[in-house]
Amino acid sequence: PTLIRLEDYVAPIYWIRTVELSFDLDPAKTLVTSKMQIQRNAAVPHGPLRLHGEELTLLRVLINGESVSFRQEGHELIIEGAPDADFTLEIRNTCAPEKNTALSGLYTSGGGFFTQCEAEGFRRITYFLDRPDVMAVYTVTLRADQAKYPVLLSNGNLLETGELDNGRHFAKWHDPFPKPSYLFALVAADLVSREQRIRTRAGKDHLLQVYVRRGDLEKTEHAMNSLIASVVWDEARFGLPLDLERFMVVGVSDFNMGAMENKGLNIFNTSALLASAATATDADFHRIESIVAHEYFHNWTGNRVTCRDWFQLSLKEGLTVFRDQEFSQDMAAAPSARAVCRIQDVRALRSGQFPEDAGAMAHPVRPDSYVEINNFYTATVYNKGAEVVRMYQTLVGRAGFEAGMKLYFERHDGQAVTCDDFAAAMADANPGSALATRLEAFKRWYVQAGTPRVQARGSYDAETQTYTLTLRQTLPDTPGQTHKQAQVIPVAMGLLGADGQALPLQLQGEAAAQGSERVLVLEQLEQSFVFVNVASAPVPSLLRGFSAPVLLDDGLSDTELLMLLQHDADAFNRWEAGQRLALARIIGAVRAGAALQLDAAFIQAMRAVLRHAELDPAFKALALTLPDEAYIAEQLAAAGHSVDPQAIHAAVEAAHIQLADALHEDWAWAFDAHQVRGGYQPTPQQAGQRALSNQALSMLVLHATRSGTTVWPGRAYQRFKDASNMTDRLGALSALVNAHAELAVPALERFHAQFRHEPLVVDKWFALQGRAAEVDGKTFARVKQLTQHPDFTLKNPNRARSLIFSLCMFNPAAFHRSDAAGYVFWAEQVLQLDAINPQVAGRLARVMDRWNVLAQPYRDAAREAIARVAAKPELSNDVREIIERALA
Ligand code: B3K
Ligand code: ZN
Repeated sequence: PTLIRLEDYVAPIYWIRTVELSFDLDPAKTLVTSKMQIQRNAAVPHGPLRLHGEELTLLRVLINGESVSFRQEGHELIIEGAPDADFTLEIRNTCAPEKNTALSGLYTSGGGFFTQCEAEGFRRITYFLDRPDVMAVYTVTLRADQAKYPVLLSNGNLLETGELDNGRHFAKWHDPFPKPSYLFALVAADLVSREQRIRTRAGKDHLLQVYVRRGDLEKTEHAMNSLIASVVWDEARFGLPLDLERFMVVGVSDFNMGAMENKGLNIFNTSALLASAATATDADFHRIESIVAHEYFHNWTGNRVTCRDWFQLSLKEGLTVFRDQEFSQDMAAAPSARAVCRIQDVRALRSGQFPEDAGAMAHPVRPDSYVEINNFYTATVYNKGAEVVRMYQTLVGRAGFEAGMKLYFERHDGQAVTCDDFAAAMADANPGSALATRLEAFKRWYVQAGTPRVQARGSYDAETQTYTLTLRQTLPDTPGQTHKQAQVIPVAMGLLGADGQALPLQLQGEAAAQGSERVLVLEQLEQSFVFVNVASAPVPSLLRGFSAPVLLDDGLSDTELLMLLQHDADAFNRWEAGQRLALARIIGAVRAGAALQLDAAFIQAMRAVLRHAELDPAFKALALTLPDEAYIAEQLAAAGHSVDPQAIHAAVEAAHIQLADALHEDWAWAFDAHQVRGGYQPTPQQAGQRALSNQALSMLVLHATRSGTTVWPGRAYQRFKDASNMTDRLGALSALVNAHAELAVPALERFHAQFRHEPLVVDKWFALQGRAAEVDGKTFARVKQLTQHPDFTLKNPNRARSLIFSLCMFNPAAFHRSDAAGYVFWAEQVLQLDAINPQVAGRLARVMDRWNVLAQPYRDAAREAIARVAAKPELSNDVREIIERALA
């Protein structure tokens, strides 16, 4: 395996301008013919034509209709004697879709054909310059059995269809937009579609189609609505219209990730597409809306303007995640619902990206090297990348950001570009802005890995009525990177007076106060900001809305945090204050090695949130959710402590139980007061009510099973049986399962029997058990047993994730066992999966990223398990890279 480095980038020696592809589809052996118009790139020195190809059988190679000599080396087809002038290259090869369990390239699923080409799957279909800076116009002819595969789709517009001999038929597609091979797609299957015609602002008519298997049609309404909303939003917010007459979305149940933005033919994991009240939860509805939007938004940020090379992946991913986050907030509309979106995004960043940024796989938003690019579709590239884009907006303002986007498309439409090009457009559209004046320093966000730490200390001088806020940043070392330079950190902030009111903000040197919220830009290692005319000692509210992806230490006392929790004008920071109070108590107990005992002040603060007359139920549910165990672990690690997952879990569990006990009456009130009347709607309002009532129910059942009472478990079982929607049904079921209530057993059985024909619901059934709170090793034992369940298979990625990932990734207390059985299980599963699907195996391998900070005996045991995997000679590049980095 070779290390690919950004600094080695060279433009291609040849361009492929057009390609005519034809497919004779057959599961065992599909014949592919490719006819390419090729042009030498005069800008670079001459050299042989090297095409990528993997797992292919080559039948013939013709240049301008004549046979030509070539050789094959590894995964390359090399032609030395290609002409100088433009020429036609014709290639014929076969591939074996039904043997393709890696689900990259052309594969079969549920009796149909589907493709996944990003990042390097196209080379598993035919020989090609499979790199994103080679963009071609595609014409595609599909031929297949008409009865088995009545629907034949590819990118762009349908030119022609017709019947052939032997019960076969064909369809011919043409995509007018030049595109890189990773955006190619085809589908041949027995599907039906929901269709909707829309007219956009620009007055153009478009056909939107969502293709799924016959029985799933009624589950596509939400996806269609989300798609329409996305089209409308992108035009309204960024002036970006739909550029194709036809836009298709297709569902497939075997898929490596959420979805894929192929030009005009998005392919979706059914889990990110299908929803009905009976089978999907509020969280599923929300996820579907955001993924449909994400893939649609890629049409401009990714497809019309694409990446020059894969190091620039965040150019499209960070930007598109930012766009889908903004879309979700705009859809949520109400200010409190927007804050809820932001809190959820930050929670995801902290529990997924912060550990990554501190671990063995830490890499910059623009990585500088990789072995297997699929390993770099990471939380850093996606979520930290989105935070970087958000910081542009914070520095230039919303209108300035929109101007930057406009300039970016004016300059680069139809091109394959770099993150520098995006940065330049943003700065050039906003001359003199807080971004443009420090652009080079800002761009360190792309280059330096690791989560910056910001320490903030304030001091008040009553005599001069000044408040001095000193901010210091430290940049932690990460693998291969030390002695980092200061980053540009926008700190949105306000000051609160003694009674909680927002104070006017006037910095020294300013003539007058300028509002009560502003953005300080920390760009040196240490900087002080002096506020004048401050009447009394203020409480600072820093990093409002989480204005930068950093770890903040503001040194605030409990009293100050309680004040922020009650009064901060920024909803995010109100939530954050509550989390900080909880975190301090949990970390305190873990570090002292003592049992956690919640104090009355904290419990009272939580009660006040729960009973608050005005706060949104969704916000309350988040405020009453304890910090994620992975985030707690990172806090400890950042402070130089080793991580004992069992100790963390015990402290969190204790806090959980004490909140269940102490607020028992309040939870009972919350449960009753937040019942949704009327039909199911996946709106933020209804979802918030369900979130809070389900949280209340799980607290009540937990309290009851511990105190040996049966009323609440009984009510939960009743609700589980009678629920009119999946959110409440699953909420009640997980309340029983997590409390290990006796009724959990019949409830699980009943649930499986009721939904065994709904694969996405069976996934939930496995996931719930994989994530169940661990008590005496019961969860772990159950998961091992479930791997033998007739419905379990590693071949379907959703199913593998539902059980194995749930345990290894999301259930630290069940996974990190002192007898190392969790690690042994992990090693076995990684090896088994690797033989089937390296991408999914690589993802599972990442579970051990942070083995290095574990306390004993976990640390040694984890290392041994990793070494066991490393010892296997026939590992995929995907797993090998992760494992070697872990051991480095
Ligand atoms: N661009 C795809 C991800 C492809 C992952 C390949 N391993 C989905 C998305 O981000 O929209
Ligand atoms: Zn994306």
